[in-house]
Amino acid sequence: MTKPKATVITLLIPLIAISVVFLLGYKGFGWEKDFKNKEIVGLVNFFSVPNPLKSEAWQVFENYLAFAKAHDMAGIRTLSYQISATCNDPAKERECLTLMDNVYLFASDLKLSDFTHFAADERQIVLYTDGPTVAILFFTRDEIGTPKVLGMKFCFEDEATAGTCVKTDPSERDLDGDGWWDNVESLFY
Ligand SMILES: [Ca+2]
Repeated sequence: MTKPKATVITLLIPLIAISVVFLLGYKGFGWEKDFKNKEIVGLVNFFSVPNPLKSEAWQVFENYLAFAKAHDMAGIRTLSYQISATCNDPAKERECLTLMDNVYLFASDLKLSDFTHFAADERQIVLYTDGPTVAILFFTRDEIGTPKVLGMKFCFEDEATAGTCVKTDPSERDLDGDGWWDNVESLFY
């Protein structure tokens, strides 16, 4: 029997699947914000996360979202592993701005405390949530280990596909042995 595959939807600056909005059911995809509460949650996260690399990656992601919200492409470039063809094309500035807005819209309600799973080595970092809607953040690491945003995915698991959205187990995460975990390199252009 073949193992059922979990549904994967990729949300990147390069590729935004608008239809995911209707599928997600992920809590809090509205715009309502309570900055005070967010600040408190941020503080709690800061003190309860013992993993400095996880915190560093999350900080990079938060800065990335702030740049996306501000339409600061130069800022996004400094934090990204790669830039989409759309955002590299001056003639497509409007489309690029829409991509930024969508990234912010989809990601701004995610919290560090949602990302209960973490895996990393010297080349990549993956943070992901519990299912059934698994949010996954992918980062690469530069020469000195600094996280660079690679992409974000939402993946849907049911009972039959639980645990199949992300492969971070050392025995199965890099089947072609090139040093990039296969879930990570699938996001490269
Ligand atoms: Ca690989």
